[in-house]
Amino acid sequence: MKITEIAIYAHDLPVNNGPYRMSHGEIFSLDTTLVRLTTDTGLVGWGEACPVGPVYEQHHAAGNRAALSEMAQGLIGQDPTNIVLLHRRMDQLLYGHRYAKAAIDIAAHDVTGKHYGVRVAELLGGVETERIPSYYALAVDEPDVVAERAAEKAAGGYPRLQLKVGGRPIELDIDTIRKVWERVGKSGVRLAVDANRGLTTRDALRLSRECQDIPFIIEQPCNTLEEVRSVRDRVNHAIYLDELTTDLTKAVTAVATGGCDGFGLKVTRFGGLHPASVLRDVCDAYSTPHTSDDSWGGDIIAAACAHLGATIRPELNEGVWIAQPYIEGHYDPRGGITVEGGHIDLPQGPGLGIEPDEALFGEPFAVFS
Ligand code: 0XW
Ligand code: MG
Repeated sequence: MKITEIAIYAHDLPVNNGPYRMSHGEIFSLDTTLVRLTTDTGLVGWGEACPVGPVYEQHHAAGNRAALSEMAQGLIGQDPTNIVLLHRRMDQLLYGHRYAKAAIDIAAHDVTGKHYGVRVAELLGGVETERIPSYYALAVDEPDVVAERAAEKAAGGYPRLQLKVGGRPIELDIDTIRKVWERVGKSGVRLAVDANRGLTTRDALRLSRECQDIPFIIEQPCNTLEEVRSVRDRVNHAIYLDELTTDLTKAVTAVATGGCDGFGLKVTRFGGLHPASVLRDVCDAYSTPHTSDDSWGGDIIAAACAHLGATIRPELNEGVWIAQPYIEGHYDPRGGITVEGGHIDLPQGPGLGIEPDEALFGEPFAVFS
């Protein structure tokens, strides 16, 4: 099978009841990038990468499309089923820019699955569960508001909640954690506290020490690996990494050298499902828990995260986060990916198992053939 055409689309995803607030700012709408790979068999595959604004990671929407445009012509004629060779080809065409490569990688997995008549989760090693646990991210807000929402989400079946903190006085974050715990502590829901790089080491230490009695993991507390390392042995809570593991080598080093206790694993940051599945296997070897998610996006990225999430060793699976609860509508009006009762049902069809309605995306940003 050979790639005969690559079409790149830009699409807006407004945030429902926005803004969505993290330590570094507010988000009202996201600019996602979609890729459609057409092959000489007539089969097509879809990919997507959607940075959650320009300051969450070293990614931004216009950069995504520029990087894809840089590579696309050189990918015509490549076989999308040879995923390792496809990655090598992308690396010959452009250094870095893994999130753009991820959109191609996801589309290649989609079309390969359709070609062989199997689901992407089967290509990635096999389905552990058809009903994948999800988690809900509670945006930064007033402590009582967050606690109320946490109670609602725990009652709705989420096995895990992530509380966003940072970007405001640490007392407010500590108050939020304590109020959430009062409301959901007895429910059995697991908690993660994610600062998205927003805490000083001083505040990370204080947050952990003043909440010693509450079990949660702290995700990406500070802005550099050195700061995280400096607080790691002085806090009372396990530390997960997320944004700072900007590539596979950094992530593998962190796991293998005991630099973290787990990951907020983002599929596009590592370059797509193939490298993310390598990290899944390294985490498996070191019994390191992790999520399978991305920063934002519609049904395509949600399906990709769900397929990887379905393959994770259950006791290490911290859940699949998708943006669907925060956005209106679906690319696939019939088979869109949704969270029900805090879980996601794995799509049944071959490939990603979704059929995006192309009419939603309008004219392509660029087409290469
Ligand atoms: C909760 N997420 C997966 C979605 C947001 O965009 C950020 C992210 C995280 O864990 O940092
Ligand atoms: Mg995170």
